[in-house]
Amino acid sequence: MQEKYVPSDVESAAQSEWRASDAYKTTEIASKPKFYCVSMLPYPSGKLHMGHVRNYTINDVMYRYLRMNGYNVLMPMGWDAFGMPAENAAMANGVPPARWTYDNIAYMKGQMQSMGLAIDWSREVATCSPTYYKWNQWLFLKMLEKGIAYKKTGTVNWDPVDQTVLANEQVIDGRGWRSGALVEKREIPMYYMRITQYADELLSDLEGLGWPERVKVMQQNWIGKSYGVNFGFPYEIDGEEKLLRVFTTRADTIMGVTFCAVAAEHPLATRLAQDKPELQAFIEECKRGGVAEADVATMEKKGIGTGFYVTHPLTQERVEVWIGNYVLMSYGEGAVMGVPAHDERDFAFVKKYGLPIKQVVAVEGESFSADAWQEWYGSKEGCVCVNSGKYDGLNYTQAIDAVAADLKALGLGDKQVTWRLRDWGISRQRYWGTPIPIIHCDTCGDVPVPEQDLPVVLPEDLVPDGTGNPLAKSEAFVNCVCPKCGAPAKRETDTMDTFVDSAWYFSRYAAPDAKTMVDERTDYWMPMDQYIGGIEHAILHLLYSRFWAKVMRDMNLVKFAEPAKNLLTQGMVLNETYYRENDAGKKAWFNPADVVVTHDDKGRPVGATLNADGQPVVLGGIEKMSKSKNNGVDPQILIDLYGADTARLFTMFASPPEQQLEWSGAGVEGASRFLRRVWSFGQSNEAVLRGGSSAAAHAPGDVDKTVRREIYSVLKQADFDYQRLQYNTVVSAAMKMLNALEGAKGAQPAVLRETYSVLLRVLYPVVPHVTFQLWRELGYADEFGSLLDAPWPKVDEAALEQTEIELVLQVNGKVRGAVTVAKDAPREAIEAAALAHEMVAKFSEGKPPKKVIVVPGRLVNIVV
Ligand code: ANZ
Ligand code: ZN
Repeated sequence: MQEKYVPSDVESAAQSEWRASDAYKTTEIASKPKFYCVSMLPYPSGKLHMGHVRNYTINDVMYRYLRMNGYNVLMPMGWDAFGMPAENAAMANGVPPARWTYDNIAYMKGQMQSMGLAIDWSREVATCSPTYYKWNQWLFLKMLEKGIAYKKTGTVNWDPVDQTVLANEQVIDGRGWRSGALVEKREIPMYYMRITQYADELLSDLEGLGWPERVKVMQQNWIGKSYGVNFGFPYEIDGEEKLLRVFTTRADTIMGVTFCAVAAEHPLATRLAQDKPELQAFIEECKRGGVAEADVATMEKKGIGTGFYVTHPLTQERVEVWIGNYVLMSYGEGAVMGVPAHDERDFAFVKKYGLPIKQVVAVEGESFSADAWQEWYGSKEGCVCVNSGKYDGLNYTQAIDAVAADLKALGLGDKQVTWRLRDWGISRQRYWGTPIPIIHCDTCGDVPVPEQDLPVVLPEDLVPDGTGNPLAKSEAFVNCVCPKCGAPAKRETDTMDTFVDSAWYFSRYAAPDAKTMVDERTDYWMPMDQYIGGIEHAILHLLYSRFWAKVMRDMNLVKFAEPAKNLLTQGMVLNETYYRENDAGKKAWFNPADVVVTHDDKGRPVGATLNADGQPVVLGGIEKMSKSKNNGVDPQILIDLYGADTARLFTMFASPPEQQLEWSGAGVEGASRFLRRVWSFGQSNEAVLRGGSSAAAHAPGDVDKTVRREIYSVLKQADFDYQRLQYNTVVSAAMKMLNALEGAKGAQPAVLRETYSVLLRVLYPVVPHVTFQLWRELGYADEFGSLLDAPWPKVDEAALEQTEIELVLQVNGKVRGAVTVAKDAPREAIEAAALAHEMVAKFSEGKPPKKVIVVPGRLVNIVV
């Protein structure tokens, strides 16, 4: 056996052996319990970052542990290969997105292979492959048939200079990211998926999922089921009687209404603007700016009074209608009743425009002032109506019931459930995505592409230039024949949202070569037993995947309604940041690898200088590793320098999978040192360990018992930690085991061999290469077979038993100390040990013992 641990040798040998034997190829074995563990598929951005390394290592550790425990485990991998970065790279470098994407996939796949991941590559899926996206198109057409997909106009961001639609993230401070032009909103026809039809089920099914509570809450809030009242404020216009409908969750505050506000797109706003150019101008202003809801929430509240009045349905007072930029056309009725005393947004709004504030609910012990907003003003807990006439004294629920009943009696309103969830707009005016399989014919209208003509293949040789979708300029793509009437027609050039691609890929891994969308292999593997990914996907990706599963279930394509039984959201990887600021206040960030840090005597960092020029840089604190802060660590450098096992060990050891992980160079060093110790223990005891299998077993001595007890009690804990995915303490368990082994001087060969084999197996899921090699070199493979399928070590409960016990020592019934004896010591041995005790000599004052009483397991009493 090699004296020195050389990770690169060990790892390339192990990996080529795994490759040669197709060690991770997985089939559907009916007789074994299956376990399907999936990492969220990466975007092929160019190279792996530490977040990927962490995610896939967690998955890999799980895989290896469960495989040894008798499960048929599958760990697949794929590529979320469509999307904007490929188009941006194409623009920057003049290469087609396809080339860039495939090159990146090849490189990143190589990196994953060098990490030693147990991926079944025969199931690889790239979402930009026509064999995959064909099924996006196919299911889309099925949804269209069933009315789950439909067409309507939607609002997009329009860049008037580049003449292109912008994604929300391409709108920066209301301007196009490339042109800097003020962005406009435009209405264009788009395709939607009726996810709202599944809102109730999406909400109620959350309950049964083994997902982090906060992810469930985020989904719940996104779906947003609101119980409220929908009612109308009567008004008259153009000789017609109408109602301005609003939705409110606080009908108990109806007597505090001091204005109404409508969205800029509201029909009443449009109508009133006909006579008032200043309203028209304000509406135009509102239509600029991003369409993202998050922008709307943080935007400065602005509005304009219309001078038009509606009637309060219960007081008959006149209430002015305002147009407000914080009112969303897409929620409720696109109009609100303004209750500034109890709604924070309304409060901010009237503060700006000097409208009246009227308190109508009170909480005992709290006083109200219209000067500044207090948290409790919006409270419904413990509040009662005041200044509300007949509703005075009613609590929140009582008041809502009473108000709703009164409005109902007037025929003006009723209780209503409203959802925040909107239908999913899937049309993107972009090139690098799944083509929407529709043909536009002048005579027949929108014609679905016939099933036998699928997939509509995306040309892979176009290069976008930033001025609109290159597909639309490709005659070869656009021009086609109408499948219905045979006349010349034009293809739809919009592509699908990339969330479509990621909504079901895990089902395709199961049956990657199926001639149908999925097949019975999908029934075998799905749902995922464990899904692993970043918290950034807690809402949209997971919600769309859940919706897609339910749609597929309703079409009898799959048998599950929820794609992931369990979800683990891994914590972020953090690192120090360093920067310099120029006179204009712009920060330049330096990579931690290019910086030398000085520490004070307590080891705290106090300053840093840049290697390149020796000049100081500012310590910017610990932040998530990111390109923008330039504080990433390239995993490849780590692997090249220390080996994949060290990288894996460090990332698993540094913190539990769900917590943040702080990068530490010293931690990496420590991990590498530990693996060298594991190696050198095996290497220096090679003969003993190999010989241990044939050596005659002697009665166990104290050293043997101690080391076995230590190893098995640590194993017990490690087992528990493996099951609850607490991999950091699994690593500390392995460290304890090595300490115990190193301290077991004089243990029998058979015992050393047995206990070291436990250490190798406990460590193996985390560091598969080095343990794989040691396992074989030390002859374990001959006995148990390859480490990949070796049996997981069982805790030897007998070894855990204390072999010695302490008995209370009494002289004439008084406690004088304690004696330690073997647990199974015979009576004579206990007596002898007690009589030899120094305390007995001291307290019997030289008198000979008359009697020795032994209470087994408890005490010895010497009577003198
Ligand atoms: C009056 C009121 C008084 C309200 C009060 C709240 C507190 P959730 O819980 O999210 O459903 N609202 C209704 N439609 C809106 C729209 N299109 N754009 C912006 N805001 C809208 O929120 C419901 C509340 O959001 C409604 O209840 C309404 O304001 C506002 F003390 O009505 B409330
Ligand atoms: Zn036609």
